[in-house]
Amino acid sequence: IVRKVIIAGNWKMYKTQGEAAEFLMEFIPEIDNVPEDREVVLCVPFTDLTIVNKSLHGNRIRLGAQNVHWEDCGAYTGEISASMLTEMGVRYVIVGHSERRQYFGETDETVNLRLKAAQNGGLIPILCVGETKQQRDAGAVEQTIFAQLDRGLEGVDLRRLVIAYEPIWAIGTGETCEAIEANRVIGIIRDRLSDPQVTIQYGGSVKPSNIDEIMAQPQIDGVLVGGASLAAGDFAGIVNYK
Ligand code: G2H
Repeated sequence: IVRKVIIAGNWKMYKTQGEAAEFLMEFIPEIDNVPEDREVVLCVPFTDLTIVNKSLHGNRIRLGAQNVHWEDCGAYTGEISASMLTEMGVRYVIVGHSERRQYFGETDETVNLRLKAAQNGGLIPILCVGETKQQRDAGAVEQTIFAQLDRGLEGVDLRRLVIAYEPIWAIGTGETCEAIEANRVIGIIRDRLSDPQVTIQYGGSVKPSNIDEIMAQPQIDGVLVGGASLAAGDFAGIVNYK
């Protein structure tokens, strides 16, 4: 089985259009030699979609968003629908990131609705799952992740899905989950799915200095990168891993 390798940046709520343009000017010349079978994705704020879409570098970069609503239109102030995103050139969308679960009341039920709407609208969702430090210390890693997967994926097409395993204690903390441990948990996630072909990424303090070890793990098919995707040099170092 050859699974697709996807290296995605998650800019979170960073970069104005001007800053995005600066990033692209520096980043694009650095990715000419990235192997063809590696997909490079930038999940950017809605306000940066246009400028990034103009600079996809002959489609070498795929465009991604960070959230999508489950209805196609309606009275949902502040939300964005799948058709609005696809019209902007968006291919991927992050769903259920831990920051959305933690700060914006996202639940497995709303995650499920968003995943299905994304797929129905022609987007490939990147579903984020992962445990807190407390859950890990209590020995509840599997239980936590299985609940997120089982509820989140009800009725979802696994052939048009990416999963990102992001242990919450390793996000933006500089504390990386050991590559071997990430590989172990991702193996457990894979066993839980009925389709072994799903691309499963690792996310949480990925940087140029740990990418080679992470990508050397047999279960890990890519990474979702936050902080280190904001600096063009760092993200270029990551997409050009050995
Ligand atoms: C996890 C990750 C990207 P960071 O949130 O989704 O962020 O690489 O900054 O830990």
